Amino acid sequence: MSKPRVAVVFGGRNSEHAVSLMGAGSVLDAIDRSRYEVIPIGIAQDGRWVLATSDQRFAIESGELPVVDGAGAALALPSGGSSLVAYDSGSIPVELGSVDVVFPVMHGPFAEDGTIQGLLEMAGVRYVGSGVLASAVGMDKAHMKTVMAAAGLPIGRYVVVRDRDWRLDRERVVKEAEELGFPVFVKPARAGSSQGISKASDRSQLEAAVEAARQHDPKVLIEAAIAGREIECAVLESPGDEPAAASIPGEVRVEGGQEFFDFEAKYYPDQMSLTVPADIPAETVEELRAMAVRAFEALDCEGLARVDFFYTPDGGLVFNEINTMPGFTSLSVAPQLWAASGLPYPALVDRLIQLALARSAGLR
Ligand code: G1L
Repeated sequence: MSKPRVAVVFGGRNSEHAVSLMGAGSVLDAIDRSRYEVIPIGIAQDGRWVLATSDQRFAIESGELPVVDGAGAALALPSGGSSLVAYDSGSIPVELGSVDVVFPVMHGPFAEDGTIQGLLEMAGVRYVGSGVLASAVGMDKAHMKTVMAAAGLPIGRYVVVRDRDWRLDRERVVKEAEELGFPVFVKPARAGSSQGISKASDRSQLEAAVEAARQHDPKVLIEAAIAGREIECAVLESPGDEPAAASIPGEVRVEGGQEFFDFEAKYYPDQMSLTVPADIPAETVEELRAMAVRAFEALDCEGLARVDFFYTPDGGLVFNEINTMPGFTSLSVAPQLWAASGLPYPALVDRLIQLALARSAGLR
C-alpha cells in the first residue's frame, strides 16, 4: 500500500508568517517519513502558493525571521479531486498527484479563521484540526464568549465595541466599559496574535487602547481584568467513539514582569514559563479538565485545541479563551502538555494526521 500523502501548508499573508514557519519546521521534523509522504507547501507573503525548496528556512537564524520567499515552483490551488499542480519557473505544469490530507500550520486571517478550511472543504481534501465553524468562531473572541456562556462555562464580564458604536456612540461605550471597573484589557476581536492588546486604567488610556486595537480589527473587546493564575489545558479528539481527552493542566507565567503575552513572548518562548502539572488542588484539576472538554465540544472542535483559564484567589475557575490553532512547535504549550500526559510530540503529530485521515472528506 502506498503511503498517505500529507501536505504541510505554512506561511501566509499575515503578521505571523514566521510563527507559522517555526511550527511547520517542527511538524516537518516530527512526521515519520517511513509512514507518510510529505509535501511542504509555503504560502508567500504575496499570497502565492509554492512548493517549498530544499533551502527553505524554518527557524530564526542570526536574528532573521524565516520567510517563504516564493522562489519554489508555483502551485495551482487545490481544485476538485484533491490533485495539486505545480508550475515550474517556465510555467510548465508538473502534476503532483493527489493529496490525502493537508496539515495547515498557519495563523490569523485566511488561516485559522476557517478560510483555508473552507477552501479545503470545497476541494474535497481532508485536513488536520478543526473545521470551518469552530475555526471561525474560535477566531472571534466575541462569538467565542457567546458560545461558551451558552455552554454554561464561567466567563468574565466584557463589552463588544463594533465600528459603528465607537464612531457614533462613544459615550455609551465608555460608560459601559467603566462599569466593568478599571483596569480593563482591550483586544481586537479577531486577531491571530497578541497584537493590538493593551491594558487601560483610566478613560484616556481606554480610548487610546480602543484606537490601538482598532488598527487590527474594527471590532474590539473590552474585558474586565480577572485576578488569577493562568492555567492551560490541551484537548485532543479521541479515535473512534471515545470522548475528547484533556491533558494534564499546566500553569503559564510571563517572565520579566510583563502583564500579558505580547507578540515578542510568542516569538521568543523563553519569555514565558510553563509548569506542568499546575500546582492546584486535585478537585480543581478535574473541574478544569471537564470544562476544557466542554469548551472543545461546545465549539465542535476537532483535532487539537488549547483552552485557557484563570484560577482565581478564591479557588474558582474562569474560562479565558480557546485556541483551535495553538502554538505548535515541539516546545509550545499544547505539545508540552500532551508530552507530560504521555503523548510525545511525534506521536501527537501522527495522531492528528490519523484523525484527519479517518474522516470522510465533505461530511463533518
Ligand atoms: F493540529 C492542528 F490542530 F491542526 C493544529 C494546526 C496548527 C494545531 C496548531 C496549529 N498551530 C499553528 O498553525 C500556528 C499558527 C500556531 C503555528 Cl505553530
